Amino acid sequence: MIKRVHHIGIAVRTLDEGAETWKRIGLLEEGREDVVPAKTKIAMFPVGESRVELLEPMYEGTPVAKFLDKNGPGIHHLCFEVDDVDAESERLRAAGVRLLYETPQPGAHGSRVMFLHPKDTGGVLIELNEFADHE
Ligand code: CMX
Repeated sequence: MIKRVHHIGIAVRTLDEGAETWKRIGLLEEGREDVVPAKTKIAMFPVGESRVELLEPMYEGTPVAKFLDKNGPGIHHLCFEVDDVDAESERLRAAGVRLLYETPQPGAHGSRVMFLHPKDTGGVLIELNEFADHE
């Protein structure tokens, strides 16, 4: 089951530069984390039950670095929290949606994540995220 929009991922060249923008808009930074499996550094800005997630690539050639090269900073993905990422992945695979990983991968805060190919989801990169502690 898809439970809520957990966050909207925004690609930024650096977390410091992005944080300045979002603090000016009026959001408060919750914390930063290096997500090594995703090759990103992230900063979270809570908004109600959701968040804005800033994404800085750890190095060139990674998905977020390629996105920035092509588009510049901007909305990179939409993340839905799900109760069971394995079941949701299999449901979508059976429905013909391309999954970007064979099986769910480790994400931030001990979560498990799957990405759906934007060409099968109306041009929007979608992350499915199952949180261990359902934060
Ligand atoms: N949103 C929408 N479309 C996107 C996109 C995005 N974030 N990233 C790429 N695309 C589109 C491109 O515009 C391109 O479309 P056209 O063919 O019409 O030009 C197409 O997808 C292919 O793009 P590409 O630049 O050639 O990139 P790749 O195919 O090598 O990779 C993707 C694209 C989505 C498969 C890859 O970025 C991926 O595997 N992403 C999932 C993992 C990820 O993004 N991790 C970072 C975030 C992790 C975190 O939350 O910390």
